Amino acid sequence: MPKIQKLYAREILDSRADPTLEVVSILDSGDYGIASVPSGTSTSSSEAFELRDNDPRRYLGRGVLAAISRVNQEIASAVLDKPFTSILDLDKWLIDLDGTPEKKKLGANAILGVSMATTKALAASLRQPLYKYIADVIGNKEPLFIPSPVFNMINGGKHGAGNLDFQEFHIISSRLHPFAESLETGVVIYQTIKRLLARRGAIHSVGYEGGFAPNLFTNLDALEILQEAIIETNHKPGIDIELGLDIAANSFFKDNRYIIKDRSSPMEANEFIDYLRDLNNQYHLRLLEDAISEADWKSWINLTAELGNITTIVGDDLLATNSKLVKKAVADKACNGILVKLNEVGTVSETLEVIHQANAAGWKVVASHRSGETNDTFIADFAVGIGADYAKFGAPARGERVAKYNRLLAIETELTHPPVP
Ligand code: 2PG
Ligand code: MG
Repeated sequence: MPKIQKLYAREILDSRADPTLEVVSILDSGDYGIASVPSGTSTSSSEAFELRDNDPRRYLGRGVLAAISRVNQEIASAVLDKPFTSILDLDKWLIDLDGTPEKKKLGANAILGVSMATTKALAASLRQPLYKYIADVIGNKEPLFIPSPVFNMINGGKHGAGNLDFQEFHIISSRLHPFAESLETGVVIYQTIKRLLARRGAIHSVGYEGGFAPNLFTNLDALEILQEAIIETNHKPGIDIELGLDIAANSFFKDNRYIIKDRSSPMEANEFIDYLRDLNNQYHLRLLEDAISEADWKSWINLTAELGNITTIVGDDLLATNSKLVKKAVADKACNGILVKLNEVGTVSETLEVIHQANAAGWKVVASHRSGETNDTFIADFAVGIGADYAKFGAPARGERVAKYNRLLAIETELTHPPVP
């Protein structure tokens, strides 16, 4: 049975110029894994606890030295040289060592770094690609495939320039196309959007996830530009390329009203659902994520009843990759899709458990990056290993996003031309 012989963390930067952890886990066999921890900007109130130093003398309080010392001291002394069979064992120890529901003692960022790095080390020790090891741990016996990519082309909300309420405007290509083709299509549409924005005199600098952060007037303007770009590149919107939105409604839900620029007055939940229905009729959205605030559970149920048979109602902030919330949402029919993010819960194993629940409910699964990312490509292997329906890794631009899409290209090559054993 493998043991961890050496474990340590260091402070590195993520794509938002915020510190995060890079963790190195070395097994007694000499095999090792290195992983870095993603971090969100538009976070759910139910996410596991991210431990930051809050010391204003360093990185404006955003440093993670406390989390690093948890890895190098508490966690290392508890797990070093203890034999374990799989990542499930190790994660269980980490959860018990912390002992709090939100991982407040050690920090979910400290725990997740250890969990991800050791998952990579275990895959290496078995001479398996990471996606294959993850497929084996979750018990995915289906043929592996590359999920449908969800490209975030326009960034608004907390990720953008401040003038669009909705956070992410997606174009989605079907996984039935080879991924390499979908990526090329995504790039051509991305460059076309840039031209269309320039033609309108709109700013085309980019937001946190590499999508454009333009100075448009309304959320509908952004959807119109995506449609135009799809048509201009000779694709059929809603047929070969679909649209999606991460509305991230938490950020504009105030006093029980939804407040967006497209309407002169705040909307009650039922008016907002009417608005979403019209939007869906017009744009045939494949994925509709966080269209309702996490604080407005009842309206999630109403929205799913209204639109759930024609589009996937995806819970992100609503569910926070948390098995208790998923259980409740399944029982209440509050959504029919889930965004999974490892750092919302804090271990690889608990994320896999949530995916089991989602699969059992027949939900669609979207494997997702965070707005704060590094060049770590763990999530690409994870998406393939779990058999995710969709992979949401941002725009096909900026190094930390492209690293993950490039990893999917490599996996596709391996899956279609397996190396001779
Ligand atoms: C989201 C994510 C990723 P953040 O809301 O889906 O796109 O954003 O990481 O800021 O929560
Ligand atoms: Mg989201």
